[in-house]
Amino acid sequence: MKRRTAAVLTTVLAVAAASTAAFFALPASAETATFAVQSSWNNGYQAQVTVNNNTSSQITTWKVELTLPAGTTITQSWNAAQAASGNTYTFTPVNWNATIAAGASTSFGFIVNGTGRPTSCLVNGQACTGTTNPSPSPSTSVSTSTPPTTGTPVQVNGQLRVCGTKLCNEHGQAVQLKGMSTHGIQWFPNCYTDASLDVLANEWSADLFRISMYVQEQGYETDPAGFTTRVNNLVEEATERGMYALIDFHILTPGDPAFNLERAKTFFAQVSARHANKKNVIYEIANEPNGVSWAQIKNYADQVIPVIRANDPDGVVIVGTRGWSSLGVSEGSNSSEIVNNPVSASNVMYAFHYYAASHKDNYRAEVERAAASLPLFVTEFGTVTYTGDGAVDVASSNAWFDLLDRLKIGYANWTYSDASEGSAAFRPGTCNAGSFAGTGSLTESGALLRNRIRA
Ligand code: IDC
Repeated sequence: MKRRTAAVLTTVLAVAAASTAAFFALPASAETATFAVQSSWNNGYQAQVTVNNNTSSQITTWKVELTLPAGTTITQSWNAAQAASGNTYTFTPVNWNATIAAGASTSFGFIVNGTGRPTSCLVNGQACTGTTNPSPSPSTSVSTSTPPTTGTPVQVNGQLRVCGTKLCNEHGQAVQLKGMSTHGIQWFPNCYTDASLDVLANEWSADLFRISMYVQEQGYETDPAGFTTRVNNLVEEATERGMYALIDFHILTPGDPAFNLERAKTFFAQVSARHANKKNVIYEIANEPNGVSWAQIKNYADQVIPVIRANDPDGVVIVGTRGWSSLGVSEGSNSSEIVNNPVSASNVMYAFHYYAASHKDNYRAEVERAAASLPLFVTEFGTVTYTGDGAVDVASSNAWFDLLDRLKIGYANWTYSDASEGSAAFRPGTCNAGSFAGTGSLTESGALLRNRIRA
């Protein structure tokens, strides 16, 4: 694990270096900081600063001071505490990234209003880059590489964003992500191991790994810190393998998300701060609201989304919908209530869930209708009935796959687990045995999904 993390970090630093502006000189054995523009638009840009500890001992705090030209301001930042005096912005650590081991680094990011790049950079009171090397000429260009066609899903697609009613990759092309959902992570820890995730990434070629963190039912509410750590660790595992990680705040009973509003704010503040600099994290803020109006769900979303955006301004957020994320259909409504009153944020998608043996033509018709106006993501579906059990409905499952493929709607299947129920991809006992590879441990549902996802 350590070795892989180091490799990932090296890659990140190499990428950062490619569009790095150098500022001043500094002896080689000290702290340095590099500035990189990550994306830009008409009158603004997003940037990242990486603080490197080049000394041979651990440091326990750091300070970066950036001066911007008049008329250019920093509007928000993440993974650092920000203070401003005139045009100079001072960044200091948040609690978890104060300490940097010898030779290690940490990063923070910010959004700038205006196009001016920093004219001065100090780290711990000294210039950000070293004098011993000639200063490279400052570069303010943004990478405009042509889209790669090979590599992991994240290498190929990068940072996602909602484009109209579709999900697009960082090159502006519509993408359909296909993957698997965990079962409740409180119940199936042995199903989410290095071995199982290697199989999901390398053998199944999954784009997406949904991490279902129940809030009730022995979940988050019983141990917030412990479950936050477990989710963070699984996000890191997905990241190491180049998969997108979908963080599912799995509310189910009670169905009113307001019941868990404060928990959601706490949880999403922490995970979005931790993963702000990653390109592969998607936030699903309410698995299946039920027994509540769309207005109540929207009210919850309008309070949780800003918490995420404060840390991770470009992360895609998916909002659950009325009637167990049925776009309202299972409670006698439909998607018009969302179209007429969308959440107060951009870069947002709406969740639709189905279980193929229970939800058929009338649900498919509503998805087709809704997809003309709303960005949709099937963050959970089953091939069986809505109980999670029973026989695979192959005909209905295939009708759903055809529809989702045609509309380029991404999906995650319930579940990548060995639960004793028809929706599980593996037969009971698989996870304890660690026998995830090949087809020998698959259920009928698992075999169907493995074929679909690999295709
Ligand atoms: C089911 C599990 C089952 C568990 C139950 C209650 O498969 O083992 O006992 O939850 O926690 C959903 C929910 C999802 C359900 C699934 C199948 O998002 O939590 O999982 N389902 O019933 N919505 C529709 C179906």
